[in-house]
Amino acid sequence: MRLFLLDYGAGNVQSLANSLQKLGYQFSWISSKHDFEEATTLIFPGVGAFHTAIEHLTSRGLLEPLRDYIKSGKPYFGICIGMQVLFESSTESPSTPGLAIIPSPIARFDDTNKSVPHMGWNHVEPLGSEDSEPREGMSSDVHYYFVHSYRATYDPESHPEAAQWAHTTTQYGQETFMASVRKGNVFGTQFHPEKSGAAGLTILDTWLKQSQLDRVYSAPSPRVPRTPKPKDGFAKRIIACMDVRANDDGDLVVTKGDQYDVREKVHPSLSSLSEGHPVKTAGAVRNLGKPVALAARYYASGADELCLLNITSFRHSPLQDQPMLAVVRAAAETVFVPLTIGGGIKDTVDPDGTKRSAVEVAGAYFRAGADKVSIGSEAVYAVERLRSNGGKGDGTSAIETIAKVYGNQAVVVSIDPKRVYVDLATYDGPYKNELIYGKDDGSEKERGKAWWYQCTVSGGRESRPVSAAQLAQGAEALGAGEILLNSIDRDGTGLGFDHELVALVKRSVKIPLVASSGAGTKGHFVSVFEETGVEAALAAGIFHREEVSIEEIKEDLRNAGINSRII
Ligand code: 1PR
Repeated sequence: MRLFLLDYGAGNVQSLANSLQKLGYQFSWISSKHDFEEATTLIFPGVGAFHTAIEHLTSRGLLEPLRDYIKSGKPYFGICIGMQVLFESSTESPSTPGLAIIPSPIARFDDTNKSVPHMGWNHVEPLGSEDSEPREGMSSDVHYYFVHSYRATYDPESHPEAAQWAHTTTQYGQETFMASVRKGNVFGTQFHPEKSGAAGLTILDTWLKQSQLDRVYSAPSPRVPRTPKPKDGFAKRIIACMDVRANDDGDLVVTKGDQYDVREKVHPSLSSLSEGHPVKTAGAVRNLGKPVALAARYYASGADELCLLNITSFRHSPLQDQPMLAVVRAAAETVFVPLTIGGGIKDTVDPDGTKRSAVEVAGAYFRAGADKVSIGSEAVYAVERLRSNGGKGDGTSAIETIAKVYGNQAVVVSIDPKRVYVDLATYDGPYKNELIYGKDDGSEKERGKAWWYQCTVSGGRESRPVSAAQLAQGAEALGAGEILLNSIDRDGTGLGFDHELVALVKRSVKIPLVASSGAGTKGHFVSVFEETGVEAALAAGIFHREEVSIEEIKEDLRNAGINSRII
């Protein structure tokens, strides 16, 4: 077998390469049209935008050779955009024609009652009656990882010919779309097998083995149209987060703060005296383990996603931070679920004066194996500019430039808000509409008070004149695909997620939201999902200290009737 992979230069193709290496397959990359002749098996992994993929293939003279390859009958596996290019067009870019091998268009999800992108783990349903056809190792009992805003609707009435390609379907909200297509030598999945844990690796391995058997695939029949179920199989995500920084010996460690203070508390008696006054001496940076080892542990125990945040990267150039890139590379070799990397994603200048754009910084992380980058401080400045510009982006921000090249789904905006308590009797500020009122039976700090959530930059060190809801809306307008919502007040306290904050931001945006900070018990996850409708919940301290396992949390979610992925 001469296995080739096609890369159009957007997104993380490293994940697929790592998966194939893990499975023991050798492969080459398509670099010119002649490679299509040599290829006996081809996988085209894609994320990002439909038109970017088509334009890139066209400009490199690869589009027609790709069409010829597929028509030649040799095995083809398209993943996500690699599947979508088989269709005739996409409403994402109506003037860009696809390969038109499947005669129907791709269109955007309806976001009236659900978040878009469809980002996370969902079930697939085989089509047809009882049949003995191979399913490429797919199973309707497990979840696969999807990340996309556009989909191929499964609609046998208006597109009967295209419906014949449908191999499995998935339901998101009340929409049923093609999760995989299959005919002859062509196979495609809307989800990412390379990011779907062991279940995804099984699909890759099974397809690669079956594709060598030279057997013509025939579609199962009869096709059975399905009506949407009352509830889809979309799972709430549990994310394990590792805050990474160098300790005092210069080693990269996973640390964990209390309200963002990551140093051990020093007993007052150990404080030094200066001119007779005690001086607060900071303790050592807390060390909770090695990032790659912890990432492997969380992957094995069922984390749906992992997040690595380089929390001191604002101090220096991230591209000079080779240890962090090495950490991402090593983690991506062992972890086959999505990996988000944050910290220092912005335009930077290296110590030698070399300028690096945010896209270059993000690109280095994607090539190392990240699937998404998370932007913190820089997103705050970008939204401040957007707001002073009357709500119009200028196209230069890290959010816009990275989303343009790598797709919206690859850009997470991380928000670090702090409560600002105000005197209700006198407050007449600009955040009146966002005020949260303390409950009568609440804590002493909250009783009879009101507060708003102010955004900060540089790890909470500086407050800025923008609220959490404004930041989330601005980030969405600039093209972010997801919000990671921290809370400096709750971080490391174990008091539970800040539901008022989460609900406020959830109401403000259509893109998926990750609730973060404050998880202290299993019940905190159940309640944040039930009370706010958020798509994902992230925690750090309770996982690092092994107080609660991810399996236990998921079991509790299922007992409460909340979908979660079983590994
Ligand atoms: O501003 O683009 O360089 O990004 C910096 C990133 O680093 C931001 O995402 C910011 O949130 C993060 N960060 C900066 N300083 C700290 C710190 O802790 N001193 N960590 C920090 C943020 C918060 C969460 C934490 C949850 C869950 N950490 O990541 O993991 O609060 O914790 P818990 O479950 O233990 O309560 P830029």
